[in-house]
Amino acid sequence: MSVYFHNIDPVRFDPDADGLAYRHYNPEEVVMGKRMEDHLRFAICWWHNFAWQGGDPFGGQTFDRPWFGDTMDHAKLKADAAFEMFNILGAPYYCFHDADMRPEGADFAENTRNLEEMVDYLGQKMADGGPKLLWGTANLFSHRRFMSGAASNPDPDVFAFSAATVKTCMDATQKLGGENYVLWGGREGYETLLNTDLRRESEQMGQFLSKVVDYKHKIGFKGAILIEPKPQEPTKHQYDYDVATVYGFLKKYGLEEEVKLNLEQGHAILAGHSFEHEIAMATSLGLLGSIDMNRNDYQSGWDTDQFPNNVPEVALAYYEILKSGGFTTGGTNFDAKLRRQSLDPVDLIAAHVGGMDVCARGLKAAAAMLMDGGLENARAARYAGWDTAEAQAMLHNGTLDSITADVLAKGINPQPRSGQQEVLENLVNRFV
Ligand code: XLS
Ligand code: NI
Ligand code: NI
Repeated sequence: MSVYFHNIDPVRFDPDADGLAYRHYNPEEVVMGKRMEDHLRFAICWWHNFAWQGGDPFGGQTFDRPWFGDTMDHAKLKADAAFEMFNILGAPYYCFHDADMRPEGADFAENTRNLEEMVDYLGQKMADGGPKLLWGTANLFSHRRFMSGAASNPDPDVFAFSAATVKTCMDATQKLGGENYVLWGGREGYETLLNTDLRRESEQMGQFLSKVVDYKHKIGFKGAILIEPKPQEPTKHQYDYDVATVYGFLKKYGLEEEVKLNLEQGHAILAGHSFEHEIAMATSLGLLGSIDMNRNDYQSGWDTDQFPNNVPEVALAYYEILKSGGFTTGGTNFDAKLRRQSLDPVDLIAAHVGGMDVCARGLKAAAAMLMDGGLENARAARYAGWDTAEAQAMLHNGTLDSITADVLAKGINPQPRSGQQEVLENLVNRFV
């Protein structure tokens, strides 16, 4: 029986359909030896779709959903609607924060009871053939107790409350068979340096993450622990700024083999990078875990979490992912929300159908570019000089003295060569 999405049929692949249909996302289509569904591993997020009420800094709720409310009955109705939507979309995965799916309790113990009851409820729905869990996470940023951070809080009680909450969320993720556990440090940062001790806060975050990794091993969680970088918003400055910054942090605490990254397109843009830059940086460091495929508005300068709709951008992102061998535990999560005027149930469905189609087109374009080989051949040719034994010997064994002697003896006099940017851009344009 339908609880919310009345009269909306399951969405199918049908390029010639009139109404709602996938025109590019065909889960069964084999791309570079793998089904499209297994490449993309789409996930639907709980929070923006079912918990967010349509507010913005200047106005409150615009959406009218029957499950808005603070009781367990509301939370279960919300879960019923969520699974109805997952089934209409045929999505293979979903993601949640604790606070999206359980009502807020009076204290930690009540939060935990509410969460456990909801985990059992979701477990039954998943057993009935619903989607799997791509990742779970703890919301350590909405409640006022977290206003000065979670692990990085000046108050050790908040550190303790946060650590205990993460434990319950890791337990929930494991119980639901989650394939990853995410940490996004929404308020791990500062508003003003005038009241902030950077050294202490970094140490607290390092110890916190080490405890998370220890607990993962203790409970035998098979999934990956992922950090989600973001440079700012809600705090003025967030510590997990971007891929390179997080890598430095992981190295400092010896966690670079234990933790990978969940990269979000909009966060890359906020950090002044392209999404493909962040993905390429992560793959070059062996840190790619999963992605949140939601974009920002390029003019407004904040995290607008819109559904992807730019195929060339998405294609370059998947190009880097495919080149590195594709996802293992990770996938493509839509951490995206409707615009607040999009009130209707069908808007939620259309948003995801569009986003999934854009990703499918991007994936196919990326695969075509890789199989064509033009970009990789050009890249290899550009660095070919480094493939000689002589160049490698200089790189690894040369000293400034020996190199200088060589430059003089061989009369080395470098001749600049074209970087061919326009030629390569034209090549990409053939596929997108
Ligand atoms: C917010 C983040 C958040 C994480 C999960 O900007 O993207 O939604 O993905 O906590
Ligand atoms: Ni975000
Ligand atoms: Ni995100």
